[in-house]
Amino acid sequence: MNEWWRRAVVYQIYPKSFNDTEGKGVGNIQGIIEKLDYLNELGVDVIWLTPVYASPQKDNGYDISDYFSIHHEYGTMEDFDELLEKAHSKGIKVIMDIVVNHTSTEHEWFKQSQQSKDDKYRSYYIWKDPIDGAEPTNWQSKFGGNAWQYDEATGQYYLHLFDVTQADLNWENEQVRQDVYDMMHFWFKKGVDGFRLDVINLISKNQDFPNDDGSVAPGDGRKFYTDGPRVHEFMQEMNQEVFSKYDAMTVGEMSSTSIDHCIKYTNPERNELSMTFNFHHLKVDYPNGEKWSVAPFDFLQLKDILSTWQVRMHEGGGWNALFWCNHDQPRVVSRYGNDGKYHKESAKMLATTVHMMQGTPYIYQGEEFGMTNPKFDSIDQYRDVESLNLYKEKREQGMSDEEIMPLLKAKSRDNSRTPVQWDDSEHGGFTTGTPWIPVADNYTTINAEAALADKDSIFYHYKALIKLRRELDIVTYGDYELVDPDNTRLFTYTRSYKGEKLLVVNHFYQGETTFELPKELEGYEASLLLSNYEDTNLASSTSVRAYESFVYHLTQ
Ligand code: TEU
Repeated sequence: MNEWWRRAVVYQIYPKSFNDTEGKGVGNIQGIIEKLDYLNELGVDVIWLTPVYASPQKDNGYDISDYFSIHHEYGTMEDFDELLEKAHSKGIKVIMDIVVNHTSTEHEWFKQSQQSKDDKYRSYYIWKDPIDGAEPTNWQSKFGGNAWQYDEATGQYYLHLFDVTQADLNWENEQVRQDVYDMMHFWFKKGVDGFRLDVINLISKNQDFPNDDGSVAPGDGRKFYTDGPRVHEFMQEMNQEVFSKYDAMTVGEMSSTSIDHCIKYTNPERNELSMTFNFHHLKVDYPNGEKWSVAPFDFLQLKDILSTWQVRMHEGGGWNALFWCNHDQPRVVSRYGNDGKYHKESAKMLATTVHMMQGTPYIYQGEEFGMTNPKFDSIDQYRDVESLNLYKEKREQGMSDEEIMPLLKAKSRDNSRTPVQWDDSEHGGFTTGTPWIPVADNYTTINAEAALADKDSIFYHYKALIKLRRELDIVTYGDYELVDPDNTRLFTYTRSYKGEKLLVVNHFYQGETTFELPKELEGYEASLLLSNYEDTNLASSTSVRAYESFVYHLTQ
């Protein structure tokens, strides 16, 4: 259990929206370098860069056209090397985002593959004959429409689980795997410290390519490629060929996965990955599984999901990535917190809730000072391919703007992709040009500069949480137990390690409620480690205020 990444805190950077030093309206690598001292002040150990490779940017870099070069808007390979060196000199590690379920259709492999059915690269992708003159299966793309695209010239379809310009690689082909491993070595040899592996649990498809019977949703298809037949074999091969040769951290992004699979992916005895992201706790506001909806979140379900993953991953020797936010999710303070009157209290409470759990926490740019959803009113303000497809689809189905906009406002991936609000100058100090996507209006009050100037800010709360993790073994190693599972307002849990305990109480609502200290926690010496109110106290019966959150260290 000594791997460095178990004690680390990771900061996610979405370069396009992070910081622009050139006035182009798009973030760049020099912009990241400029903010390394800021990240050091926060105290994070690792930065994760979402894809910075050459890309036509149909999906903001998750459509890679060349794994060996840097996207021109972000800078050059020299800039990247400089970032790596400067980050390392400040004690910050760097992990890259690797997208190998698919490539851009602009990638040389795909262009070759499209030439003819006999081309050497044909079998790099998943090409199939039409069935009865139509798509080979009824599987739906995650960005809308059928997941197969017809190619007139060669009379076959290729599979794209995401955008039509993101063609799925054929992992059955050994040469594909070898090329991917070689590419990973290239980046490790440069000195990167690990990878975040995009939708890595989708790489092994059921080779029968069956139609989906629609039992979950029409044309769902997920059961034929999620945690597929050979995925663990591929992960073990990748580990043996690549990861085992470096002191690397690897985090697999797992779409619609299960705990059993995540234990397999991350139990060190199996030699696959360090840890996994799963998204079940971010679907508790999807009534009947429908993301495109406006609904309150199910609090009891949220507690149950997070707690079940805590306990079962621990028992199975697995390791969780802990997070509320990323570039695909709405901002958590607008979603499970309160981005109005209790902005500060609720943002801190949410941070405490996940940072005191077992696993490796991730902070998504801007989360550390409480960035909110931008509440865009017009479709012109959106850029995300998924959101734009959804809009088009719903319009075609006859829905009005008035009906569609609330869905995007609540759930669009662009909610988290607006530029980082550095200060209260125009465009939040992100750029001197015109930002590629508008900055949220509240940049004049919610920004990094204001947070740094206020000792009571959300920023310093995150900083304190990071420090606690560093100082106390119990945060990394302690057993987790949910307290009072049926409580409809409080998310309370304990961590236990070598006779000590942490008591973590989080109030997810406005108004007041009472926290009753469980009998088994009486008789401990309690010292307050962290709170989001100045005068928190603990008694056998404690009145807890709006979004109040506190952490006590209990010793006997
Ligand atoms: O996301 C994969 C994924 O399954 C999602 O979170 C996705 O955004 C969601 O299903 C859409 O409803 C990863 C990346 O994080 C995302 O940005 C990419 O668009 C996607 O893979 C394709 O590479």
